[in-house]
Amino acid sequence: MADLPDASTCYELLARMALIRRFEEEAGRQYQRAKAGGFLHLAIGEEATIVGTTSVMREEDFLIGTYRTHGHAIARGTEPKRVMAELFGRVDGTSGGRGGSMHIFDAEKRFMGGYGIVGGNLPIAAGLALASQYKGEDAVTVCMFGDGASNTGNFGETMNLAALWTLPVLFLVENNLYGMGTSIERHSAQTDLSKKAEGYGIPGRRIDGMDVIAVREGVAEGLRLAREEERPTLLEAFTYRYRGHSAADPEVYREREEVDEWRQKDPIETFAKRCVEAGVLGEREVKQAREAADEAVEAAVEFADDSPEPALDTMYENLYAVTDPGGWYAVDERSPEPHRGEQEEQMPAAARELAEAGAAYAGREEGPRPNPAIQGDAQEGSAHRVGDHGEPVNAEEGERDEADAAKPDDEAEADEVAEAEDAT
Ligand SMILES: Cc1ncc(C[n+]2csc(CCOP(=O)(O)OP(=O)(O)O)c2C)c(N)n1
Ligand SMILES: [Mg+2]
Repeated sequence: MADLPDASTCYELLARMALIRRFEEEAGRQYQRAKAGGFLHLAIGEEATIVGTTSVMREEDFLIGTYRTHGHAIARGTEPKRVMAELFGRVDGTSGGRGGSMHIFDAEKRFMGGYGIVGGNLPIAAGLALASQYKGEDAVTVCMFGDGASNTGNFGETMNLAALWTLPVLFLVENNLYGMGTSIERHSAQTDLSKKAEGYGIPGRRIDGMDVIAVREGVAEGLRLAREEERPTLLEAFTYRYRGHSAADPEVYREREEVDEWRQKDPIETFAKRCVEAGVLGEREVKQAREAADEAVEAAVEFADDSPEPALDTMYENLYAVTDPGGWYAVDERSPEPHRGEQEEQMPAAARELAEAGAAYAGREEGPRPNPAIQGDAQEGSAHRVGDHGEPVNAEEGERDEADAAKPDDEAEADEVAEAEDAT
């Protein structure tokens, strides 16, 4: 077992883990009270994996996670009150109350989210690492994701590019043995996840995700390899969530005994005990860490409660919407109504016409379907017409154009009959 660091580091690790635990418990309670809406995924039991990782990251490093990331943001330094306000959907939340539990984001702390799409953060991590490499910066991106996410196509694509481009990235799979209600034996052909990127040239290593010191060591080495040797690695941290997958999980897929067994390895209890037994921390300090967590979370709830909900007339801020019938509209801050915005103005006119024509004519049963490429002309009554296949034809002269010339004769003839009928 690795040695304990100095007393103040141990206290900080313990206090951070205790804070996340308390925060998550309270988030669960507030969800039951319907103060927090949407979905809620708690990371109770996974604190050592989270805190062990962030404790050896530098300020300039990036962290990106999944939808179970309240703790990750807090570990990175985001104030708990801002995370709680986000859960409550209030303006002082990390995403102005628009993201909710699954979309915590704090660019200032280089916590880059918060993603609801399983495995969706993997290619973004590669992008962040590529940006650092391109700019010649020292930052490493740490990408944390679940065992279930290791089955996605994104996993393979990202590993390939990370290895090919020697990106400064560290992948850390939080193996809590389940993807929703499916155990790892049932969802992954390779259950040793540390081996899953070997074929791409990314070495892996397994670590005890319930031991904050073991996580620190594994991550520190992974960061060093990424930063100094441009070598991405994959760490598999064994951890466990004591609560269900989300707030609404009947947990029929696992036995109570299994949960109890993992509770014996509680990352906070075991670390506190170890610190006390080693004489690095006293019982008084352990108590102090817990009380500080209680206070911070109580203040966070109060702050979130006092924070206003976003004003109704800001409802369409930061949104893009596809409206009916056809057309892409950006919604901006000038008024709550949807109207054409900057994005669309920048689109090449031809692409816009194609998109709008496609949407506006979809489902129209009668008449020939106009070729969007010449739609403008057809509407203005020009001689251009379109055939059954959307190909341009010249009805006045009855000429076959190039598209027709490529067709077998009988098909082209049938088209010509149709054109003649249309022309009347
Ligand atoms: C692309 C995609 N597929 C399916 C889902 C539904 N889904 C949400 S969480 C989850 C399980 C993911 O498990 P894992 O990666 O192990 O993360 P954990 O929840 O254990 O932290 C699934 C399948 C989703 N959100 N995104
Ligand atoms: Mg999992």
